[in-house]
Amino acid sequence: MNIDLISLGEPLIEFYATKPGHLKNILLFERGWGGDTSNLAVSFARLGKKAGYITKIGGDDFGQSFIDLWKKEHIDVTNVLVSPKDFTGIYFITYHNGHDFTYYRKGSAASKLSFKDIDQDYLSNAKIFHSSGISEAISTTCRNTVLKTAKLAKKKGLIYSFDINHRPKLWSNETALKVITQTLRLADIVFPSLEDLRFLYGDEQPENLSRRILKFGPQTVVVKLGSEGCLVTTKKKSMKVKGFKITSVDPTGAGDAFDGAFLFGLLKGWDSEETAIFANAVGALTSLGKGAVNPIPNKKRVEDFIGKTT
Ligand code: KDG
Repeated sequence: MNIDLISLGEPLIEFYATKPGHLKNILLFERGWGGDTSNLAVSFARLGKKAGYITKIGGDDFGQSFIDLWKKEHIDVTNVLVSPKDFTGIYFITYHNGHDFTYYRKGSAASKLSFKDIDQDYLSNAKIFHSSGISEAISTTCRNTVLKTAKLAKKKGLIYSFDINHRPKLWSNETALKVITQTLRLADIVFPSLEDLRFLYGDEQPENLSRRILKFGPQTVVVKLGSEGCLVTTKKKSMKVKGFKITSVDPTGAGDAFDGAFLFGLLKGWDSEETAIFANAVGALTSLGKGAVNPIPNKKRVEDFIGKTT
């Protein structure tokens, strides 16, 4: 089977508040799907390339709901494992001064994904392997799985894409710093947010912070700047590509969808500027609706949006 990108991590069932306010006061939620690495796979697949997902889900209805989603999105699920005794994690999104996540995921099926579960041949025909800081933060087992699978993917000649996606709620700063640095030594393309960079290295210009990451070995660093667009830095140059003016409803998943679109452009052989404009548009469109997955656009929607706004 020809798969362009394989993503590994934790899918989380999402409940987003129907009104602004704190979790304790919200009575009504709508259900969606989340989990950064799954969101990325959906974005990549909706744009028209083949994605596969590696994870472990619980033997519950929420796990089944993910299988249904991925199949509908034409994402390969042959390496999605089901652990009948375990559960699929969930999270709530509330909106007060931005968006806030509350997780119920400790001990989830995905956190038990071990390197022994990985079908090593599955990686053989893919072009990109992707994972994130969240996949490394959820447990030591999953962290080791990410690192070992990344090493294997690199040996097999895949591009290793890494989104730092630092979530302070999931691990200590000390462990995060150590593990993220270790991962940067393996990655080929890195997707940090400005907050991720500042967590790692303090308050410097994004370009200088990106150059610090390049020193570990990656060829490209793409800093996601939200409505400001993105900054693409390689050893040769640094280029800021401005974002689209929109009124964001909910930025959940926008960064993941951006990554999927950037990797899509990379495989299409587009130059960095075209790729960045396209990815900025996907990020902007994903912010126009609530929840991570529903607002992710297909290619036609992105092209229409770029056509109308440029
Ligand atoms: O980027 C959006 C994700 O953060 C969201 O879907 C939930 O994966 C998630 C997490 O662990 O925060």
